Amino acid sequence: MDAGWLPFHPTPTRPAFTPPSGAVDAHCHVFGPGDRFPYAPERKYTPCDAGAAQLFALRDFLGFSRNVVVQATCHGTDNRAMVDALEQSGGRARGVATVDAGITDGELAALHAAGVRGVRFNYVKRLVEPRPDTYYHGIVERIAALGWHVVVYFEAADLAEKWDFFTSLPTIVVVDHMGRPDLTRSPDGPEFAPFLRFMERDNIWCKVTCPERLSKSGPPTYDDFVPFARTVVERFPDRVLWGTDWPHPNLNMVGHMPDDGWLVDMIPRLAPTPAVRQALLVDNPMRLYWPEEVA
Ligand code: 0GY
Repeated sequence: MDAGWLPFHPTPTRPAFTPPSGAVDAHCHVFGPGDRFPYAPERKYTPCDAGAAQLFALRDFLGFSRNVVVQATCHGTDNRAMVDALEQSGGRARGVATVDAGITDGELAALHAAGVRGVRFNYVKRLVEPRPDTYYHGIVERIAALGWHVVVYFEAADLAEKWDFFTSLPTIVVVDHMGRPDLTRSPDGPEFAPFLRFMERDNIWCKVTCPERLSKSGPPTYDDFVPFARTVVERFPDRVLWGTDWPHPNLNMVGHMPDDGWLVDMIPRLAPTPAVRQALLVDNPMRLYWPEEVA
């Protein structure tokens, strides 16, 4: 299990695109260091150590102001590395945790105090063992009371099966990576239509993220990703988020490690006007993660 995963790009290109002031990288992770924050025994991959100081250096280098640090499966329900990053951020990072149904009210309150504002339910079978909906319902009732939202990660083919559960959720629901569409199809075709229909619901948001995982046309421009992200951004400009996905966990030798500067330079192609970029990079993530700072 310890061999074969690519390390993050050591020297990304400085992007030509300058994000608007106050931009938020709304999907990234921190990992380890493993000797301080051990990886979960049940993990399906072992990432490279990638700590808060490296994340914040990248944030500054890319021209961003804040991060949303999302718990990934390799740390299971042990949120300590993520919480440590929030605490080191001086209020410039908020988090999405993975919790188990037995979490106490005191533990939830401590996560909230540290800056956690959502929980993530992961349905990607190569990453986790699926749990029944009833398991998640118990968690949702608890976190809804804190004003948190739910982040869901699933494969496009699984949306139909999860539809009733997802649409029953009383909170905002944020979908990772546009629900992993097949980019060899058309964004106007029948394959992507159910996802767009899902997005028609007022409480559903999504992240236009992860060209490096989804693209078949590949780097550096990931052309096949652009029309899908642009379709979503143009139709639902108030409910989209963008993030780097740094340090790009679980990419192995079959894939490639993206240059984070390339990813930033894609943003004007996904969000062609300054107004839409302001929504995608600043106003939407601020509303969701720092609502107390939004008038
Ligand atoms: C991502 C994508 C992946 C991994 C995880 O929680 C995770 O381990 O989300 C993936 O392998 O597609 O968002 O980082």
